[in-house]
Amino acid sequence: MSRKKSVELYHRALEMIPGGVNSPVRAFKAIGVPPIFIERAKGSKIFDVDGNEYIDYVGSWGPMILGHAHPKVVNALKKALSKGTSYGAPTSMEVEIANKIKKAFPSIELVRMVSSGTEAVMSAIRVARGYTGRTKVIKFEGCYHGHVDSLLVKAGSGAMTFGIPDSFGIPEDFAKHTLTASYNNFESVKTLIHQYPEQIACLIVEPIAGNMGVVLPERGFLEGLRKICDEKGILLIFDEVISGFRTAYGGAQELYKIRADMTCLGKIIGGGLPVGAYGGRKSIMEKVSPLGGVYQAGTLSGNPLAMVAGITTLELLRAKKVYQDLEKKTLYLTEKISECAEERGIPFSLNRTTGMFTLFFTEGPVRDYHSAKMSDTKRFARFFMEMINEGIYLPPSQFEAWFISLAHTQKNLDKTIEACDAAFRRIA
Ligand code: KE4
Repeated sequence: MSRKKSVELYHRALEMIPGGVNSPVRAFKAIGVPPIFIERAKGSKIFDVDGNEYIDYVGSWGPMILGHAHPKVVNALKKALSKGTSYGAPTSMEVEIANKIKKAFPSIELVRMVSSGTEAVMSAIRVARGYTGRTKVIKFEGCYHGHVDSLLVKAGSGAMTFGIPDSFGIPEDFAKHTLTASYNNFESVKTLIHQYPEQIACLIVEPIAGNMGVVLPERGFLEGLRKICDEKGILLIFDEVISGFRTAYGGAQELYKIRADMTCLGKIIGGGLPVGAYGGRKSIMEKVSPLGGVYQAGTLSGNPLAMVAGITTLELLRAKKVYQDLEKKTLYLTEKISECAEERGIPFSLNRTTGMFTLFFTEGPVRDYHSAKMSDTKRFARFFMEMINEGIYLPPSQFEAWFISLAHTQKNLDKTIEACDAAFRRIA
């Protein structure tokens, strides 16, 4: 499998783009080889510039739940394109997608569209501070909420992959307002709230964590956060940029029956185009300009093409049995992979939820940042390369999620299982 053109492109890219990529985790740094440059994608497959074909479990890091280039999404975009690409003025499509989001998330009474998950989170934090008049924010070690200055503290995803959970360039003045608790450790939250009475504006959490690899909330954890936030006047922000419309149409809030005060969304709601959204109770969101004094704006917010791709995607996700189908695929794949790993004597643990999972190269259980960090990242890197050579494209980091789409066929899953077995044999 030659990857000559990818390597050539990578060396050219290095002269023009930091690390040759426009988002760090794409650089394959954790793997130690040049990244693969993609030419096109269709359904469950991606094709690189050297013509190699892969079954794709990155799915653009979550948005491509329908699979790549779904004909209905492509046709809707073609039609929209002929009407122009951006107006900088309100459109009916923004009303339509807002309505869909409100119906899926009853905790959202007003929602604002933005152009990335980072923008959604940054804005939600600002609104929480404006609404409560308080400054401190609680986040969890290993959770990643985009490259928001104040949240790049003990962050997950790429920051965790490169071992720099605390980014340079964040003034101490910012970082000191960010308090970090441990995921699934309710006592660590109580301690912080006790230490900073009446000072905490919000607590932001990935209700199903995806950025230390997949880590699920243990029984009572989310309920405990909801209760203590109610008691202490702290806004509970669910960052559902990954889980929204992924684990269920109504995300983690539907699965765990817990209402957030504010919700951040992204990825799937744009159908692969740049998008983010934040919303919540009316009394909170009325603080947002032009209604209230919390300013937030964006040239391409609610961009017509992103709205059309998002609306078409959400409509297709309303089809019958979509999430049962996704759950069935996830269960089948993860059970078979686990069987292979056991037979090959590979120390592993696997965390999953509908449509996403992580295979950790550690005995586990993986329930927080520290247990995730016990993973053998060198063995993961070898496993990743074996899978690439078998035509399977995984997230190039131990601390990310594998994403399954509705386009992954039984044949794709069986090929993936065979590839895993062969890879386990070679890295055992
Ligand atoms: P964006 O700004 O990348 O659209 O969204 C930031 C974000 C916010 N919240 C959660 C829970 C997220 O997972 C993300 C971004 N996810 C990463 C992958 N884990 C994006 C991939 C990348 O950084 O290239």
